[in-house]
Amino acid sequence: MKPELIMVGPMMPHVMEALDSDFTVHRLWEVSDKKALLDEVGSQVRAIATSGHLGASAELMDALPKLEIIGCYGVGVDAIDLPHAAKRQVIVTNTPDVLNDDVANMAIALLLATSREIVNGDRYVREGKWLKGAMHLTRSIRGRTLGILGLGRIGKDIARKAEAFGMEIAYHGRAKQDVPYRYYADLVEMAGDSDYLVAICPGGPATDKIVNRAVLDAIGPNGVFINVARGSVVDEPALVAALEEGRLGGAGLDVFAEEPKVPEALFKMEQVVLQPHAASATHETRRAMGDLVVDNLRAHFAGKPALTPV
Ligand code: NAP
Ligand code: 8YV
Repeated sequence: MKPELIMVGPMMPHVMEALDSDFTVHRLWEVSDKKALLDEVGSQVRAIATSGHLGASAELMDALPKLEIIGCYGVGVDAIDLPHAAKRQVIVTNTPDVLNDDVANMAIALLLATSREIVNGDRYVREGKWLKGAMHLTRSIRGRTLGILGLGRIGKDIARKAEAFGMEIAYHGRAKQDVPYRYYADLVEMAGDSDYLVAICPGGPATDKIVNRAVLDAIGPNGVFINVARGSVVDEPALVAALEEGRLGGAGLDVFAEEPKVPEALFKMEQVVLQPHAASATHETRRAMGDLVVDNLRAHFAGKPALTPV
């Protein structure tokens, strides 16, 4: 008998095939009456496969009395009710490390895209403006300070890459680490000393709107805020206002408070570069993330420890 599994949303074809071969998969997104499906099969379901943005609520977990494990396709687990999973003694797995390189690359791409105005330059050429004269000069990043909010697995990769571009690295987190970068216990203070501030900490209640007006004002009119963490870590209306009023110089944003909705005011801003939560979205990384979701679930049901429990 294959274990029964609820898949909350679609995943890459190779993940769906692998899960179909080892589990009886119930595709929650395909049914209009989700409650009816859960009433029908919930009592037998032992696993959930979900994504970082769809997560798993306490309500969903409680519809599955035999739930043992939740496999999350993503490293960020802020959309999963972790306290409830712990209370229910449900194992939660995520996909750390395999996405560090591509997510860090997106942070660096946004850093370069905003400082060198890559999108504006592209538009300048396409709109024929170059024929009438050269575009204005942009800013180099060498010698500038990059403040990293969340010097974890991905944050350290961003730091290494930014060092190669000649940047000075500072970081903020709850604790000082044994690294050759300057630590700030105070985020506003770090923002004041940084030309670029990149957020790459987890989402959730502890970091909710941690990048507030005071932090944005401290980054300042010549500074740039890059967010590859979660939309929840920044006070989004305060971010829009700071950009509109010129109190913040620019922003490179991969994540938003209410994805896929993005504040329309940002669409017209030339000092802003937007991405559709795509930092890990390469064929290679998404394949590796998918493999890890499957390998975690397989290990658990083979009686072995999960590979990457949260
Ligand atoms: P990680 O290794 O756990 O690192 C997280 C870092 O954040 C740690 O250095 C931690 O340092 C810091 N941190 C945690 N809570 C904090 C708080 N309350 N205040 C300040 N700093 C705090 O995680 P990771 O693998 O690098 O991933 C980080 C996050 O990036 C994920 O959780 C996810 O939300 C986001 N992400 C986004 C994308 C995307 O597509 N845009 C892709 C992957 C990941 P301390 O413990 O010292 O505080
Ligand atoms: C994914 C992410 O896009 O890993 C994360 O935390 O945000 C991204 O890699 C997301 O989890 C897919 O839903």
